Amino acid sequence: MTTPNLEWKKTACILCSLNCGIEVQTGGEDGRRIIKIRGDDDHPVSRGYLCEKSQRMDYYQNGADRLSSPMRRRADGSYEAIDWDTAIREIAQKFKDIQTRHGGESILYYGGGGQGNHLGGGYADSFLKAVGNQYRSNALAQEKTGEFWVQGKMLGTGVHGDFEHCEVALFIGKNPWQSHGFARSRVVLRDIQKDPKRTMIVIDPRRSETAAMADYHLAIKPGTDAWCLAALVGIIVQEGLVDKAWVTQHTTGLDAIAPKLQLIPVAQYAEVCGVDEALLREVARRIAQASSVSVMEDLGLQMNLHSTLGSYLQRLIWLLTGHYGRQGTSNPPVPLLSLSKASKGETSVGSQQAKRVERRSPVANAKIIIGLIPCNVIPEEILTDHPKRYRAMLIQSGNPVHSLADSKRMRQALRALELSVVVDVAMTETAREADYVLPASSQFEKAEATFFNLEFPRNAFHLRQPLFDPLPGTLPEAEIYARLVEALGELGEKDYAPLRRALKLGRTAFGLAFFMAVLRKPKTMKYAAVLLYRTLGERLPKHMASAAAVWGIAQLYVQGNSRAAERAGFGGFSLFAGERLFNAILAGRSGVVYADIDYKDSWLAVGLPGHRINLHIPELLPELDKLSSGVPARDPAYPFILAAGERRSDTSNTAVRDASWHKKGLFGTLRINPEDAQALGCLAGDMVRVSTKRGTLDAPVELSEAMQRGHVSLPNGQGLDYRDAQGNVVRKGVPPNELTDSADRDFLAGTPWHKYVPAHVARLQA
Ligand SMILES: Nc1nc2c(c(=O)[nH]1)N[C@H]1C(S)=C(S)[C@@H](COP(=O)(O)OP(=O)(O)OC[C@H]3O[C@@H](n4cnc5c(=O)[nH]c(N)nc54)[C@H](O)[C@@H]3O)O[C@H]1N2
Ligand SMILES: Nc1nc2c(c(=O)[nH]1)N[C@H]1C(S)=C(S)[C@@H](COP(=O)(O)OP(=O)(O)OC[C@H]3O[C@@H](n4cnc5c(=O)[nH]c(N)nc54)[C@H](O)[C@@H]3O)O[C@H]1N2
Ligand code: SF4
Ligand SMILES: [Mo]
Repeated sequence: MTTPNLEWKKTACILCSLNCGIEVQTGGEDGRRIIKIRGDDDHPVSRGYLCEKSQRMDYYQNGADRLSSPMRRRADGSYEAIDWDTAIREIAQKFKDIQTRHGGESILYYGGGGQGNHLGGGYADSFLKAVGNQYRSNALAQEKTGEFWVQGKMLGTGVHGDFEHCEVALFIGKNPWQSHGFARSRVVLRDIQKDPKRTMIVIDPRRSETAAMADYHLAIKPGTDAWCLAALVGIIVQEGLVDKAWVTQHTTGLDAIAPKLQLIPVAQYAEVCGVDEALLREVARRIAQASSVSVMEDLGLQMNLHSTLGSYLQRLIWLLTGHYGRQGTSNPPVPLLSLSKASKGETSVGSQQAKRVERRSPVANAKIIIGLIPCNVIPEEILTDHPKRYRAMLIQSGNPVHSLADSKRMRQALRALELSVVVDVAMTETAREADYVLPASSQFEKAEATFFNLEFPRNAFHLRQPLFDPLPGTLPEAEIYARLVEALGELGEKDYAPLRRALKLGRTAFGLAFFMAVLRKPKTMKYAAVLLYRTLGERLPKHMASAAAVWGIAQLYVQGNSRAAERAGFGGFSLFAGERLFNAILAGRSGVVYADIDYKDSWLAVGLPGHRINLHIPELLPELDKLSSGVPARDPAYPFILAAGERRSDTSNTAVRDASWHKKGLFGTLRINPEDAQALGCLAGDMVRVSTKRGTLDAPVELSEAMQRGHVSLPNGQGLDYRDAQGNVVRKGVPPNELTDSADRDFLAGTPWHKYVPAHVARLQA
């Protein structure tokens, strides 16, 4: 056994969108293990914070089912290892062939990155453009697209709450103690809890860890957020709690909606959601009287009935009471690269001219939001004889067979394609349905980063340096896509040579040459990521070549955000400012503050006429009206409401496939109210069978006073078929999407109702 490397190396935790800065020691027999982990005090956002999940990093890095060779599926469903040249040649040829026969619009791209890795997606973009890809989807289109759409209509920009400074924090279907979602979540929650002048409000049917800390827990009946939120809005309008001066100065549209809001039957809606009317009134007044309010909605609302309407109503609460654009309220962070632009494939230099994808999906005619088709329509866009169906899929860093609604149908859909290619680090549930599987180097074996940069007023970006050499047989995504683009004959030495020559003269000359090429040759824009990788990337430090695209992103950022960049120290002529920012990003092991914003800029960022917030969304008013008919009737065969996919201490999507870190106690439990358990004749740990209209799973029960009667929950991201070192398939926990139905989705955004799955639960006889 070699001695551990006692040097602390900086990187980040990859298990949730916060990407807390961490320091690790590596070692083990081959020097490739992550042995010790601690928070990085120098990280500008996390400042030393981390949670217990970060300790699982080695189970990701050294999973036994990591891939180390390209794999090709045989007719019998088994896989054979093939060499990289064969894989690249066949895959490029097959995509090209499908493009020729059915057009680029028959190729669907899914994924691009997970909670810790977004750089690879930028390179995929070059290949996708080379094969004429038009349709994309990723996990955002099963959670956040409704919210994005509403935000676009009301604010014309993305915003994020300031929980560190707010007087009142409101969480709707969000359990930040477990799921995080803003920097240093647990520290911030404890601070709010301790301060008698500050107030925490949680809307959640379950007494979640966060709800248990709150001053007000509105324990609504599952699926009734819209009634609760409508009642709060009704109270604000009807009790005269609207901040009239602020609303007049900063917003439009109140006149159009006020008559409806005046008529909201508060008492009736309080009853529908099961919360005492007096308590709702107290909460609405507390919000109206506060000097600052920050609000966060998440999956409890977004993966539920009325999710888009709920996103709208919750915004009315804080906008009618004037909580925007100050410290402690919501503000629009300046992104280094906007995730919604990235989703549309507008990541590369010159993206302004990028062709806009169509607004509707070709088969299901579903609304495309931020360039993404709703995840829930993917199977019906494939399992059809419609001439415009998708024939091929490229899937990168996503596990849709496990993570999207109705796993059975997703498996069928993948097998129905003419071609499916998965780029992943592990042999996932999705990889096992694909024609080709390409092994990516892990996030600790290449430069990586995410664009989940949500800080305000000072925003930071963290480019991580690799901890290890790539696992033999693997390649970083940048190299995979460069080879694919080259195999198509789209790029080659003659494209690289002039840029490489300029680079010899220095990066300024390179920058000028690059931007000249953008003007002269359209394909420079199209393939910017790969061009940068093959030229600038070769001159970057060891294993940092994948960071080349960040140069282009930094350049675009300073051009588009000169004031925020200048205040962060990256001012002056943009080419030089972009250079300095890129150098700072390369050198900054813990992350770099790239934007420093003034609160008054929050108003300039409102991307609607006159920088005024819009309160009127006509498309959603009929939905508001429909609330008067009450909660939809339920099938008595399914007496429980199952929240399928709860965030717990033992979940982290499917990034950690090896669950052997979990040593003690039950895993993958169905949480149930003790009285319900008793009625089923169950004791803690007894096995129950959970059935829905789509499937059946068996799980042990966990008695939980936090659950209401009639409400049960299962964790997210478990039940993976992990192949251990001996080659045995081990499944721990249950895969929740064996129980969900892709037809159960929002009328507008198509987001799933995973938190509202009617279910039957029965005790299994031992
Ligand atoms: N530990 C851990 N953390 C994670 C992740 C993980 O896998 N594990 N995943 C990350 C990702 S990808 C995301 S998107 C976030 C999600 O973060 P959250 O949305 O906070 O996570 P959930 O636990 O899925 O759902 C939040 C809450 O919704 C509640 N809920 C259920 N039904 C309803 C309802 O009808 N109305 C309301 N108002 N609430 C309801 C649940 O009781 C739960 O407490 O977490 C991130 N963080
Ligand atoms: N029923 C139900 N379903 C849910 C949810 C729920 O609450 N309930 N939550 C949903 C939510 S909010 C989300 S965000 C999704 C998440 O689901 P997905 O979007 O599928 O994300 P992950 O499970 O994190 O999968 C990430 C994949 O990336 C791979 N990977 C890791 N590192 C790399 C790398 O460097 N390169 C490449 N190429 N691959 C890599 C991992 O092995 C893994 O297969 O799940 C959703 N599914
Ligand atoms: S799981 Fe999220 S909050 Fe926890 S250490 Fe990792 S990045 Fe930070
Ligand atoms: Mo998510």
